[in-house]
Amino acid sequence: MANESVDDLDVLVVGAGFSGVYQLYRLRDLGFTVHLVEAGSGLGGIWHWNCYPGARTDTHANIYQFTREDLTNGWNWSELFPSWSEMRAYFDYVDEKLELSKDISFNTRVLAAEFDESANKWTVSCDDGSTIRTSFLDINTGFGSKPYIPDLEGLDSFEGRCHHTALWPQEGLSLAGQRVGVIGTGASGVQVSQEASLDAAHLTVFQRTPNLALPMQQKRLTVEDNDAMRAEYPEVFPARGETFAGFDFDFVDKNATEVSAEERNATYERLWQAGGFRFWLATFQDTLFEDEANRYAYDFWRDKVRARINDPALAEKLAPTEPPHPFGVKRPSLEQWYYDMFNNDNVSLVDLNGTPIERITAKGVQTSAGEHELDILVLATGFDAVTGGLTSIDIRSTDGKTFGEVWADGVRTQLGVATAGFPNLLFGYGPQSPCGFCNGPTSAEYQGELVVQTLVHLRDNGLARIEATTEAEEEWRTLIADFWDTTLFPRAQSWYTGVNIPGKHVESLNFPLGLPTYREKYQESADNGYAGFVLT
Ligand code: NA7
Repeated sequence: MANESVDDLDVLVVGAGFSGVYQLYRLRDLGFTVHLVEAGSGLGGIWHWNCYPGARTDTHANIYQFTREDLTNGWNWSELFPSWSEMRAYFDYVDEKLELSKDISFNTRVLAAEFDESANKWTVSCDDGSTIRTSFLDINTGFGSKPYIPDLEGLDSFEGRCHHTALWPQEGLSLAGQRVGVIGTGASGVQVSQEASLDAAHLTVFQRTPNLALPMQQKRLTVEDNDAMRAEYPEVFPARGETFAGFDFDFVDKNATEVSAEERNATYERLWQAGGFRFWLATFQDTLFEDEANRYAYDFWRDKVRARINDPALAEKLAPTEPPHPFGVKRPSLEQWYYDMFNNDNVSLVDLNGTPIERITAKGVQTSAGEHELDILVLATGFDAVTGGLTSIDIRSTDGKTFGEVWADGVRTQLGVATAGFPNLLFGYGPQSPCGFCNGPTSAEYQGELVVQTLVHLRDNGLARIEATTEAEEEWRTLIADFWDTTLFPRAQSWYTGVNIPGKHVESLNFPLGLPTYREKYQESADNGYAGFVLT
């Protein structure tokens, strides 16, 4: 469709990650005229862009996929936590099975959109010069489509290779034999550092905040393992919709403060050995609410990690005696040999709190303690998360304002899918939805289906327009803010609140009450004729 102007779409989907792909095939199956526009050259969303060495999922493969039987029957995972390249191969498989590409314009970025009130249609402009007219705009740009590069003095003067993890060269870039510096210790920083430690001449990790990372307990999977997983899908898949974060496990109905020390430690040990996010999301229900409970979890984590680090001074930097923030309120990563690698001669840690970066030089990174010479500088510095995908497109409200302008003093949405002033625009895996607090593929299907049913309702009732009301937005915002304040989350500096981006309004960007409550609230609105929206 590149360079053509298309006039008669029911729905234009933006973004070919899990959410966008779900919208495309569901809406197509339901008879909508639908097309998808994707900035990357392939499917996969986050897995297209994040192809840095070591990039892999933090969710186990069983539930990190579409649940359609025709897809699960023909696909075997090779690892419990698949790599970016396996995720890409998976998306190619999905593409082939569902014949998606014929309805997708790749290498096409949406630049702007304007709503024509007389026709109730959006006119969407893309960077290849094409324009698309569509009744509904269905944006699925995800939480991590706008990489954040900090304003480091001298960054342009660096003479080696410098890449943000989410803008990694598609042709690949080997770290072997190189002097590698990694700024950032979030999930991306942990993963790329682990990989660099294996064969880089030297790896320097620049840490501002230690990551309270959890053991992945990665496993190779055989065909028999896959068959055993498949046998459990009929139970596992529906269970995801009933758990806080869309996983196949959930918080236990007990408080850490009310059980004996023996029971508490035995539970922690079991969760630790089982691996993945269990120590975070299948633990005592008071962990993310009560200081005392949280401290038990932190201390267990700290002692486990410190036992793996030989140098006590280094151990104190990586797993401090006193928590840098409560456990689990800044997203923990999963790790495999992250802590052990610091025992190797080719790996060093720079604590940026003690010795901050002064500038980037032609040769490397200058901190207050000296210059670190590098061949490759990796910026694992995160994203303008959750809202960045929407605010970076010049979408105009009926008053001529962008999302950035409308949300300058805080995000406003009804049910995390629509904002007043932007009629016929729905977004998936976006602000004030479970998003960053929910497994992506789970949200793609559960939230995605609610969006699909909204569009079906409009079609079946001959309705041409849907728009959120400002009253409903205020209610949604208050619900989120009031709950947020009962948790320990506000006590961390993290992309969960936007505080990682200078000038961004600080608030809960996600819906923090969990997927089941989200689904209930959405259904309640639907059952009441889409209360909180004006339909005409
Ligand atoms: P994150 O989790 O936002 O991590 C970004 C990291 O970059 C974090 O450690 C930051 O330190 C660090 N950072 C950012 N700016 C700077 C500057 N100016 N100087 C030093 N360090 C800096 O992004 P990821 O890509 O790792 O992960 C994002 C999500 O993707 C992840 O949660 C998963 O859901 C997948 P800080 O912690 O703020 O001190």
